[in-house]
Amino acid sequence: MTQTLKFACPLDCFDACGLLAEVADGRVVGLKGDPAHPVTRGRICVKGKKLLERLYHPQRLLAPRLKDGEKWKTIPWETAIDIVARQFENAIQTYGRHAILYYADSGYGGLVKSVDRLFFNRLGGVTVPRGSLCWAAGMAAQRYDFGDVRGHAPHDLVQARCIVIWGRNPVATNPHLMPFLQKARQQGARLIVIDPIKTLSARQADIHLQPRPGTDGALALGMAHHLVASNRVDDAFLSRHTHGFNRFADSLQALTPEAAAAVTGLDANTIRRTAEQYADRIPSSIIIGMGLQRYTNGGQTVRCIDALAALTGNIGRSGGGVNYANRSITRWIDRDGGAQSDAPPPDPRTFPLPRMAHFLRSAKTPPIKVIMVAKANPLVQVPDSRAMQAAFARVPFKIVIDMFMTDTARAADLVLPCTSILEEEDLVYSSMFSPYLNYARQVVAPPGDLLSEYDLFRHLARRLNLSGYPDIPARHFLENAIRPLTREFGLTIDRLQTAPFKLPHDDVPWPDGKFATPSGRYEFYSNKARQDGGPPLPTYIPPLDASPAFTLRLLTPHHAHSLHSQHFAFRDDVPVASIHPDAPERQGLASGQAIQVVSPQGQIPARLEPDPGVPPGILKIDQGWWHQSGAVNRLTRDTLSDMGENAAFFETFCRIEPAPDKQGGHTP
Ligand SMILES: Nc1nc2c(c(=O)[nH]1)N[C@H]1C(S)=C(S)[C@@H](COP(=O)(O)OP(=O)(O)OC[C@H]3O[C@@H](n4cnc5c(=O)[nH]c(N)nc54)[C@H](O)[C@@H]3O)O[C@H]1N2
Ligand SMILES: Nc1nc2c(c(=O)[nH]1)N[C@H]1C(S)=C(S)[C@@H](COP(=O)(O)OP(=O)(O)OC[C@H]3O[C@@H](n4cnc5c(=O)[nH]c(N)nc54)[C@H](O)[C@@H]3O)O[C@H]1N2
Ligand SMILES: [Mo]
Repeated sequence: MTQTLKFACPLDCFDACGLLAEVADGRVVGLKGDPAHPVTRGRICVKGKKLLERLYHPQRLLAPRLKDGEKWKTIPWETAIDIVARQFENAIQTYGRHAILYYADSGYGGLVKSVDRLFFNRLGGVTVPRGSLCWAAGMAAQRYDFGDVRGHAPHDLVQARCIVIWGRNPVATNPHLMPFLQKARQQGARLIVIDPIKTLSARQADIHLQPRPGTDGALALGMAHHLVASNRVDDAFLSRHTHGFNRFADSLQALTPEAAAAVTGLDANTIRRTAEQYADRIPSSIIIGMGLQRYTNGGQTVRCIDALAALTGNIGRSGGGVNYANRSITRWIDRDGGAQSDAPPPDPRTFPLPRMAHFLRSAKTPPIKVIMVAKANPLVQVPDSRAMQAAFARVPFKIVIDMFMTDTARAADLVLPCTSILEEEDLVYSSMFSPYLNYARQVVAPPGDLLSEYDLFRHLARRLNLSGYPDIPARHFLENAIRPLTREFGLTIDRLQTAPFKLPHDDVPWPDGKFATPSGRYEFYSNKARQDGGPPLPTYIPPLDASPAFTLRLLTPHHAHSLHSQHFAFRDDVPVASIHPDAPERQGLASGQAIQVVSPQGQIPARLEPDPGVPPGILKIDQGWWHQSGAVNRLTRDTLSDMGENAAFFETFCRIEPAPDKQGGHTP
């Protein structure tokens, strides 16, 4: 008999889906989207489906492994826990807590595995990264402008009459946005997509603008210039709810649509027309992706775009907004399960994440002696992976918790396996788009004596006598985590089992025109930005330039069928490098030809794919392939964005060459 059980997708994605598992004879036999989930609506994407493949993958790690010379030996859990505890104790005794580096990223979004943070905080704070590989430039920008980052509820988008998707590729990265877009369009909304590449999302647009990469700030300011010049601004909103409009308007003088056209490569009339569509079809909604902030000017770009919404009064109004992420929902969840509030504040040492290799090489007081990595594959995902691999190798002891022997796990000394979302009860939500808290029940038992991460940290805490660490069952921890919701709304886990819970937030953020900024207004002019050393007004700052030896800008966006590196496991096909058919750099290289992509940081093999949707001057390779195939971050540089210490991945330049002959081979 087949049973259908509710669980949730733990992948780091906008959509945060509710899923159903079909179970027969104690084995999961199928996965589908939950038709009752208000955002998922019965649809499952390719990477969600692959949760099943990963669950029963023959190469899944099932027991702890310790490196023994060139080989791995399987060890019992007790031994593994003992090794970790001793490594921590020794490092702390000799060098202090900061000699331990804890690195966790977005591999798993469930609450039950967020105890890692609590564990290291209870240890007093170790060395942890700050900034982000992902979204930090845009977050910092919106905090200057609005004071916080808040998004409209997905269903509110349907009210928009014009929708601008700016640097996001939802067909690939946010597929459950698409039905809302389609509904809006059926009701007459115009869809504008702004992306240098003709993506699958751009193909659906009424208007597709392809600015030169990193020039969107100039485009937005050129549009703003036209809106001010043609008096398409919302005077009431400007005078009541904004700060610094006059200074902003003055700063736009030189950035005419013609000037913006020269910078972006677009036509001045197209810039004017786009601005008019946006301003005349109120309410208009802007949806910003992470793609356009992976630049040295990424934060400014987002500030320039936000300004368009403020100018036209498209804020605090249904169908409007500048949607980037949604932090207003997260305040309801206590990720520490109530355990942190009464503890002394931790004292971590931090370093900018994108510059991790540099930090590992240079940290002296104290140097890093032990690294623990969980929910992440930094040797593939952090920029400049060759430098990362070398710096990682020099650290005396590395521990990785993962389901698979990733490139990072392979470089470690001790690898600990972990459960799949299907093997543990958990609660999952995402702060990027969908405001729902989902329940994930334990669908099947973990194989063998596989220890959950929750229990691993509990054992470690006992072993290290961590005072105040919650020595309680996982279910109890989850109950504590939602206690604020229980108090306010009577939410219980039992209730969550029946339906996802919409985390309380305004479906239309900033409804009263009161903002979380120091002035309480939308800030065109931000003193805080000035105090942080940046321009107070949204400003266009050009991105980095190509050089004669490396003429192609390398864009490395997200693959439709994999979440980062998670679904490239054990593939040996080389990455696909897309280039314009007539690009001079193609130099007679044939379609499908084996090539080598070279940057100042390194080189990788690839297969050439001519694509008229990629403008000349750009090479596009999706990120995620592992090192055995050709990990694209061997090419990227560890440059930071202007705000938030985000990775400016897209400020990398490269060239292409025919692949070296077989004898010569690829240098590693
Ligand atoms: N299938 C899948 N879905 C995912 C993920 C995944 O790996 N795979 N990852 C998840 C995560 S963690 C994230 S952060 C999101 C990211 O999702 P998105 O926000 O969609 O991010 P990217 O893929 O980085 O870039 C999106 C688009 O930005 C464009 N772009 C690049 N440079 C510029 C520019 O200068 N201007 C403009 N206007 N556009 C530019 C790229 O061409 C690309 O099409 O997706 C989430 N969803
Ligand atoms: N060039 C380039 N690089 C990029 C990007 C880009 O656009 N271009 N995008 C960046 C972005 S937006 C992000 S968010 C980062 C993502 O960077 P990462 O989060 O490091 O990427 P993943 O490949 O998803 O690695 C997650 C790992 O967690 C493991 N995992 C899955 N479930 C569990 C679990 O329950 N417990 C534990 N311990 N492990 C688990 C998976 O097997 C996988 O190996 O990458 C960044 N890197
Ligand atoms: Mo991300």
